[in-house]
Amino acid sequence: MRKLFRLWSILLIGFNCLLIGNDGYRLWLKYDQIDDPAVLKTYRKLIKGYSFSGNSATIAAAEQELRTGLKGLLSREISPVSKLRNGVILLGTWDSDSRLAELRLAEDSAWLGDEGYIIRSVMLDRKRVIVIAAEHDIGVLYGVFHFLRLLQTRQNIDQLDIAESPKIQLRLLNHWDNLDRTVERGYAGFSLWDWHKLPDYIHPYYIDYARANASIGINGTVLNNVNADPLVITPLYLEKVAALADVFRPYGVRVYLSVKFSAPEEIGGLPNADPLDKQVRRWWRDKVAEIYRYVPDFGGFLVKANSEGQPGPQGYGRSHADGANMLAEALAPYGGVVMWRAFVYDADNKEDRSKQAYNEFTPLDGKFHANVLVQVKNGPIDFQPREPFHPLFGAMPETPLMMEFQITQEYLGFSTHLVYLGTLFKEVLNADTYAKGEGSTVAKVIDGLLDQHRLSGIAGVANTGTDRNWTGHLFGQANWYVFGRLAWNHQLIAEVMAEEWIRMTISNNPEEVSIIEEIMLASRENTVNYMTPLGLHHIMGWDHHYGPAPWIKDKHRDDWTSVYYHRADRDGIGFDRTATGSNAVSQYHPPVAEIFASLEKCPEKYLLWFHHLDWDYQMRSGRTLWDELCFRYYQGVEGVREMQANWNSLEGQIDEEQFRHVQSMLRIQLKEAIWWRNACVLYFQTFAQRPIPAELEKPDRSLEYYQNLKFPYAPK
Ligand code: BDP
Repeated sequence: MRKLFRLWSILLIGFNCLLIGNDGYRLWLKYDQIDDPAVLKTYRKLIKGYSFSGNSATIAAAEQELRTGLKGLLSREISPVSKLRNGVILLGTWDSDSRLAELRLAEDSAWLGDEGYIIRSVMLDRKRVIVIAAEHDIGVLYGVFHFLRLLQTRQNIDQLDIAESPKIQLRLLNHWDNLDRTVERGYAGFSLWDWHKLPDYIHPYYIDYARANASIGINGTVLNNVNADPLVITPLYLEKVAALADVFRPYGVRVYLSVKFSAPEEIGGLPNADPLDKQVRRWWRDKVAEIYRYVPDFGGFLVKANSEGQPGPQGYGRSHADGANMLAEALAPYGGVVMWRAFVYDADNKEDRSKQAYNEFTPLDGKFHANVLVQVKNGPIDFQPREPFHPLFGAMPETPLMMEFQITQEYLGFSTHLVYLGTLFKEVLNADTYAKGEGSTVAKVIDGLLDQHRLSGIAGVANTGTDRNWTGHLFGQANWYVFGRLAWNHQLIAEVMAEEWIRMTISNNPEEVSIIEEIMLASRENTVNYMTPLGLHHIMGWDHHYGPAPWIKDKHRDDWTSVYYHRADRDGIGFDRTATGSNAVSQYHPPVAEIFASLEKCPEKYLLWFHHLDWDYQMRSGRTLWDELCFRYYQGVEGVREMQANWNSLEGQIDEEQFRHVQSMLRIQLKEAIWWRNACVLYFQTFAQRPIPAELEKPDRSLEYYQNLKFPYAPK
């Protein structure tokens, strides 16, 4: 009997785990039963039923979500009711229900726009109800996710008075996914899009992907790599693209595609792709018309042109504006947009790489059509662990500039390092460009407020893949999450977003939350320290970008080597970007330019980005530059040790599966942090010719050892 019972309970537990496993698949939408009896009781008292009006697929999705969420969290079935009574949640668009229409009269809801919503506790017919209302169905869905988040994070829902609308219009993921399902710079398995089985087989995770995005307000997705395969816009693939668009549509996620500029030649059989050629223009017009037959609400094109070997208008003596405008003209009748990337630099151009995009694009300000956005990476080089903000922000007032962040951690430890990017995103968004005096933050440039643009956008290069937990590292999910939340409202605070995510994903226990939050908030600075402290940049492994390789030199392109960027020699280290050097500082507005140029004022975190300094240069700490560099590298490793100790203190308290997963990842992170530190310190020491400060542990391997490491199959 006993044996039978044991077998039975093992089976039951196994079954339970399958149902509500903590393998990460459910992301931040876990909806596990609230474990605090008092909170559970209060919520149950306040939520007794719901009433939806409207009958679109979006409303159906909202109802499904609310039902699933409440069933899980409250551990009881909450049913639709027809009559108002205390504790009913009333949901719909203002026009869909006369009771809501009445409420609207009392509202100034116009500013909520297409996607906004309100969540409010009100008395209706002398009944206490919660209203979730919006102008459009998608607002209702967003409202439902917000409401569930309140419960997931255990907020007081007694007197709700919430009104939300996004600050940025286009909030997109950019997938660098190839048609063969590999993902460029993807570290979480293969591409989510199973092109081979599409359009007939719809994988269930497409829906969960859309749900996840909708829950954080992401409203668009570029399905394919910026290094685009032109086949994606042929009928064979458009049919598949249409199937994905159909799945995503109810969740408010529009589909966009990256296109290759030479497509008219490669798949259209034309002799060239000159944007001023009539035949080429007609080809794009026809192509766009065809795309809209498959996907009537298609969002538009993302284009990487004349960059890293990609073809572009300059190949025909035309400008980026000529290229973008040609596509914009074809898309305009359907309301589509062009997102033209400013990530351009040329191996033959001897100008400092960090200056090239600005030089190329500022003369084109005002020359782009109204439905073109120029998409600019957060910094002037390339998604490094830390960069100053891109000088194009604030330098093209006539053009809507879109932000491009990288969520996938190409330069921040792939998917094995825990690096919370909320703090990185905020550092950039809060940076002041001074374009129109103090307060002209990057956030205000991209949300369109500073220069009164109708169009605004932000993109994040996705970190998703077929790994069961979507992002490889559990904490990679937090970066997807915080990207979406900040895209909706860039004023949100990185700390608060970390806490929200922890509460929804790992634990609501205040002590556990604070330990995990501490880990997250320290993580990015630690990574900067063990990889590229004091403004160093671009010293990673050749091509795959895995691990440290500050010794990379003598390649076919200087601007892909490491020595180009750190410029270490017997006298010192750093890239002089002041007037005595490349003068990249001049691309910033005053007073930013002067601050970066001045040794006294330049924040030390950007020091070697802008200055070349003697090894004995006196740092603010009183140490020499060499000693400080060593200390930072060592501090980075110590930081990871602290993260590890903090995490280990959670053993037995949080979910075992989550605990073990992150514990293993932190082991890898520590090993690699030490590798970075040792390799960099030993290498720079060959120039500095000074000892590593005595109190620091000595590297246990030689520089040669690190230089000889090879990783032929590192992901890239
Ligand atoms: C670089 C990546 C490369 C991308 C490129 C881009 O290494 O794979 O294609 O950015 O953004 O950082 O176009």
